[in-house]
Amino acid sequence: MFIDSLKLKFIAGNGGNGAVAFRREKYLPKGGPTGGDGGMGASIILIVNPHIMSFEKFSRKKIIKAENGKIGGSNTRNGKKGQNLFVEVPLGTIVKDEKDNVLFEFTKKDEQFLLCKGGKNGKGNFSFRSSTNQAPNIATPGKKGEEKFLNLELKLIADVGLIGFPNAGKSTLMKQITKSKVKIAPYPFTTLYPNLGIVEYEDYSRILIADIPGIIKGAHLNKGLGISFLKHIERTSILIFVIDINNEDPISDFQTLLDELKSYNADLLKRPFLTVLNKTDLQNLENLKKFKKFYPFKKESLIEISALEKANLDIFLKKVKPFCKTKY
Ligand SMILES: Nc1nc2c(ncn2[C@@H]2O[C@H](COP(=O)(O)OP(=O)(O)OP(=O)(O)O)[C@@H](O)[C@H]2O)c(=O)[nH]1
Ligand SMILES: [Mg+2]
Repeated sequence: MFIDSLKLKFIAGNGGNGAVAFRREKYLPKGGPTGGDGGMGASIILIVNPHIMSFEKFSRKKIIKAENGKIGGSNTRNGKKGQNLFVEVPLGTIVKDEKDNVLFEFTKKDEQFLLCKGGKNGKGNFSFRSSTNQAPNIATPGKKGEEKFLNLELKLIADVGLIGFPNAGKSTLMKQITKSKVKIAPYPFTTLYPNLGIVEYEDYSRILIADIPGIIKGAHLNKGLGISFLKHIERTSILIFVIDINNEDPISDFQTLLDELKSYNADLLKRPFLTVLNKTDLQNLENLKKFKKFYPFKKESLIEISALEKANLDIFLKKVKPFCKTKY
């Protein structure tokens, strides 16, 4: 299950109460104070796990709570502090408060964010001893841990985003150039949620590619799988339009993709892009000729490939590389 938005409550641990206790020894009826301090409440820290790609593991949760600090003991023993809770989130997670204000965005894989501070511990009566009060009868309670209602949103981080009609061959392209195990099938809407794959070049540089579900006319009106998945290519540096040149009307497919993208976020159209004409092995020369004649953008941004037969994929990868700056 792919979950890319979620509401969750986080509660840090409460601080443990301080204790009131006195030393009791057989011949010492009024011993000194021995009540220990409580333990600090545990904090909640969000950290990136680059290997997870959705909030699926939280899907049954409403609340995530960290450990309370334990109450102080006698014999001046302090209560155990709560173990800080590290909650792993996918790279690309946006942490928002209830009013949708962004608190933090995870854009690098070694980032952490202290989300809820654990409650301060209470002091035991041992801590209150002084020259004027040698038998203090007081202790302080621990403070409550911080609580936050959050909206977690995921926008995947990738260099390259593949956009195309269902069945255009996006996942096939992805599979041929990365080691990802995406599903490929001869029917529309095979890909139901975004996939990420890593391309490794000969010089060991790597780029991250996002394959998202197919887009059709009216996707912005929620037709097909809708356009909500487009948010996962919003952070890419280059977009790839994958066109099935063997489709009935590839020109209209291309225009539809541009229109749908515009309806979602017109700024996406200002981003660098390449147009990949796929399935050239099927030799639909008429469509190919028409498309090339129509294509209103720079010729260099048009590439003819066959994902299936791995034709021209080297040219494709070479063209994509200069746009990718992120290090993985
Ligand atoms: N002949 C030919 N068939 C291809 C080529 N690329 C992909 N296909 C076939 O096209 C069909 C769809 O491929 P997918 O990669 O699943 O297409 P997709 O764009 O990911 O489709 P959705 O996930 O439904 O959006 C499969 O049967 C592929 O084998 C190609 O270059 N040539
Ligand atoms: Mg697919």
